[in-house]
Amino acid sequence: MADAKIYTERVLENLQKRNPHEPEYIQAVREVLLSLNWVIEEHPEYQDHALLERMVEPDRMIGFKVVWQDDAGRVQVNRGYRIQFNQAIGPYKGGLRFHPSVNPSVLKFLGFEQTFKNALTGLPMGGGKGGSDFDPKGKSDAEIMRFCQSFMLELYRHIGSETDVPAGDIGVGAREVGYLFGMYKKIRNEHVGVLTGKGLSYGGSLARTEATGYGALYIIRQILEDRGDSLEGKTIALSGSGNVAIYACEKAHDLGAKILTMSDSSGYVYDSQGIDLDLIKEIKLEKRDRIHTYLEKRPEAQFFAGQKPWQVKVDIAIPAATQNEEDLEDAKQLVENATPYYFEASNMSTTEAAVNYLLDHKVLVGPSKAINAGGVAVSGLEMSQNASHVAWSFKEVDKKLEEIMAGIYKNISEAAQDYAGSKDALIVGANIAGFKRVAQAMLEQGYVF
Ligand code: NDP
Ligand code: 2IT
Repeated sequence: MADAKIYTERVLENLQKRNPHEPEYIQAVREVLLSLNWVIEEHPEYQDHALLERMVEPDRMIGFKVVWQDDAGRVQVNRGYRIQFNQAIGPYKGGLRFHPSVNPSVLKFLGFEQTFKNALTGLPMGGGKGGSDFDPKGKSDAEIMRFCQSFMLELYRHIGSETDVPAGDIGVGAREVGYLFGMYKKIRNEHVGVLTGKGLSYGGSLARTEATGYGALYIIRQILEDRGDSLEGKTIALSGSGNVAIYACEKAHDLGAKILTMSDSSGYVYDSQGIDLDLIKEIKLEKRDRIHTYLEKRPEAQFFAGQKPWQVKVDIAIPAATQNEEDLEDAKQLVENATPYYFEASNMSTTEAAVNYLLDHKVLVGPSKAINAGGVAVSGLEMSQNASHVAWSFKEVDKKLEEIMAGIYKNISEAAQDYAGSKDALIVGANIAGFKRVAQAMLEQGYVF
């Protein structure tokens, strides 16, 4: 074990020296590497083949300028990126994020995480991530279209249905994917599955929109059932009100739980009767409005400006907005409220100090790599349908999603038991199960990536 520890610490230290200004990236790598000592010890060949050093370095980082014109005729300049992280088990695969906070550190953390998440799905997909510091808030539909077209005017040369297949993430939904896909097709004159999350009328998969939120609730149900518990009657604090949160709420209600909160970056809404999801959909999907307008139709609910929902006493907390949205103070609040379950639906929802605090206080933590893998899993199914020119029914895709989530839970809980001695060690289990698959593929293919 001592040797393994020295190796992982050396790799981490070196990475920190070479990337001193990339805190999110270092955080994501640290979390994975620190849980690998057991496997590194078991497989000395990993060290001989410099596997960790190779794994923490993205294959390729593409950066470009995106020039577009706003409605007032002014010329705007944004930065665009695509990080092709790891292609050991399949074409690069992962979303595009449009948010002012996007920078290389954020995208490298997301690409690194995506590599292991995709491995967990069991489908042949490598890891990648991209996006722009473009802020879609307050932009007209025409501005969004012009931006997406300009972004694709550069991105098209780096992607392909067997090379790199982007999808949505924060700020990129069906509308943006549509504009991106249209432009790709215009340039390349080919209709292939080069993006996922497409509209149903031009090659999208049924249930992709719902997949991340539904998948999260499927695996959460399993985790609870494996502990003799159930979702029936459980209260849930949920953050976010975007794609992931909306369909997590929908499936939670289907499965008999009650969502008490939802949020956006302006604050959170608390509804003791359970969140009215139709109203949230109207506000967020139709009007693209702010969440406080929920009170106009539900005056008995409360809005807490500038606050996060973790102060509410519930059985289950599910962050579904963005990275590091749960810090140490929030974790202390959850423990004080005796919340037994915490499941990450956003990528790397939790700061390192907060995760450690939750684990020290015996809160069951489900890591994002496993909890939110349903989105990319159905993206993988969309790629299969596109490649074979078929369209499966909602029921078929939903059933496959449930099976994939069940497979993920089986894998990560077994790895948790085998290596950490407890099936509750789900973070370790997810990191190890994902890592082993990528490691094996890299070893078998030689020193090329
Ligand atoms: P959306 O853009 O649809 O929604 C994002 C939500 O999170 C909005 O409510 C937004 O509020 C809020 N939010 C975003 N950034 C911040 C911030 N810095 N502080 C507070 N709130 C914020 O994104 P998704 O629902 O698609 O993504 C949510 C999370 O799930 C992300 O971590 C994403 O990486 C992850 N994910 C997404 C998948 C997918 O298929 N879409 C798959 C797997 C993971 P506001 O509108 O005010 O910004
Ligand atoms: O973080 C993620 O897994 C996503 N944003 C979905 C990626 C995808 O390719 O569907």
